[in-house]
Amino acid sequence: MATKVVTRAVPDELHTSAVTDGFHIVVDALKLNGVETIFGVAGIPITDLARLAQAEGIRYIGFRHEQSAGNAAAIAGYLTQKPGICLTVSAPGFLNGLVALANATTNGFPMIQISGSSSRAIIDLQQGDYEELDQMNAAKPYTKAAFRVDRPEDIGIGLARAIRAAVSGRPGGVYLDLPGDVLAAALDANVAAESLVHVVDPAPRQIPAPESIDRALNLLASAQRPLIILGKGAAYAQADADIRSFIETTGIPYLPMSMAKGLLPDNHPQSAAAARSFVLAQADVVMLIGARLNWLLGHGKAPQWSSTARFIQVDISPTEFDSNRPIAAPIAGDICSALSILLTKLKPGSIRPGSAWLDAIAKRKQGNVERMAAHLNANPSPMDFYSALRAIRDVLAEHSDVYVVNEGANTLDFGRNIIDMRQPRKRLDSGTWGVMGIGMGYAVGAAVVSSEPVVAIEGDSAFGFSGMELETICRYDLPVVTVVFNNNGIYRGDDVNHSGGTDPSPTVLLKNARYEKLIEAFGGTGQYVTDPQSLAKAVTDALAARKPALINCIIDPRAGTESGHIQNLNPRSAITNSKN
Ligand SMILES: Cc1ncc(C[n+]2csc(CCOP(=O)(O)OP(=O)(O)O)c2C)c(N)n1
Ligand SMILES: [Mg+2]
Repeated sequence: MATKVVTRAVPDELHTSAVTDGFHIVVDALKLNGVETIFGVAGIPITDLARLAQAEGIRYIGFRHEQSAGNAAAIAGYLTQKPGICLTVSAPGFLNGLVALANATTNGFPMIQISGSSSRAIIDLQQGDYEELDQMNAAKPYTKAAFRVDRPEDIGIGLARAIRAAVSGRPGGVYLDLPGDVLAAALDANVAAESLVHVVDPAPRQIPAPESIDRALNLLASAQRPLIILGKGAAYAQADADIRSFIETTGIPYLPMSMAKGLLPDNHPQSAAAARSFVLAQADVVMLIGARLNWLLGHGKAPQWSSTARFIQVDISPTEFDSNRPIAAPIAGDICSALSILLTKLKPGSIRPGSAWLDAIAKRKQGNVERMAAHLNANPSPMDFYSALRAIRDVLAEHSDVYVVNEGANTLDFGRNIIDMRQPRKRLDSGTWGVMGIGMGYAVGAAVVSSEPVVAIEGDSAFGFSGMELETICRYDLPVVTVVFNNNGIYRGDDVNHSGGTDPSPTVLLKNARYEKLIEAFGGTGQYVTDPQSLAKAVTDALAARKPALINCIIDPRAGTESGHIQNLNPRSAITNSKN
């Protein structure tokens, strides 16, 4: 691919030979590596880079805050297996994006944050440049890798290193620093063209050792009460057919982690999701596929788990093994390769979960489903989380192609349990960190890369972290339906100020906030709903219109619980005062 020849910003004496500049080299390098979209916020020194990328056919999506641009890039990476690109300005813009980059690393999403930066000479002597910050070193602790390009002829190799670091092995967030003077610098066009690097096979397969597969299959064959846990690494791998085939051939019950929901449809008979705590406590052999034994799985320890359970773990990153519990059968490799070899070596009938185990799970499921149905079928006024989510669940049952973005505390925890997913990688949520603020960024990222509609189910507090991106959604006319679960607060809306003063409690938000009017300001459709029928109709209409919409869904301020389903993680003071 020929590097574009430009004559601007080039001293007269160089006009005799063909020259280009850093801006053009960056865009050429991105295009050469198949980058189709950049998510960012423009400003010094990257405004012309964004303009040029757009002029050259890369789609540029401009945000109102870098964190949302970063979240959009991260989720684009998760959905496409290609690094999502986020473009930020120096110092504060860079730092705003860094939270999303760190979140991408924590979740294993491939993303590259490209940031302009100020003059190295001035930064290094701390002489007070415009937006001065040593960005590369600031990024290092939060990223999988951080690089800086100091010469225009290194842009190609710099981007190549960033791409490889982002997508190979366990994917993650990578930082690429581009100082303003490198962007502006001139370079002979032939030298520039030769400096470009097309990354070949950026995420090479990592084929597991045959003996690790045998060890795992033997352990599974010895199990009475086997269990498979699917993590978002399994969803990312896009090994959907092989994962399903392995589960169905072995007959082993499985649990999907939140973002692995839909890898097999949630109504699959082997899903043990409705008997989660029972299977965790009782399983004797557990096979983790792309799932980590972190806090979301109680670190694999008692009392949630049996202390005698033995573990098989399929993971691309060997340092994940033995992180919390000993792994009896580690399978180090990429999930596609591992599943395909597991299937090849699986002998028919060799693995058979005990029928007592399957019966016990079925019984637990039935009891829990009946208890849940009683809550779901109630129709309290105002609505609670059950009745509102039931209404949305029923609409989404007819739209399995819709992406569901979900954040909040109660809104997240109830949403995960109540909204069934039928297709892989359609549920996008707060993830490993339980972070607030991913909502509108993930919604934009998913809508842009897929052109499919998105329903973002947002706690009212969670929504506030990225709510201004409604303007972005309207500006690009994206089919995003935001449903704000408005209970006037973080967890609940009825807490009191214990000082007796007039300020609201730390967890309380404005009462009767009219969130639907925010989107009307940008030309979108706003709805205010107080009952399940109106909510279902509003979601149905908004999906049919494929236009930006926001539904302000009024929830009883007393309906939620502190911290949703993870109340136990709140620190309790070690000081107990028996008099109180
Ligand atoms: C970046 C970040 N800041 C703060 C928190 C703490 N936090 C957890 S949930 C939550 C909001 C919960 O309220 P809401 O979104 O309204 O959900 P609800 O429980 O009311 O449904 C907050 C602020 C967080 N998880 N992430
Ligand atoms: Mg709330």
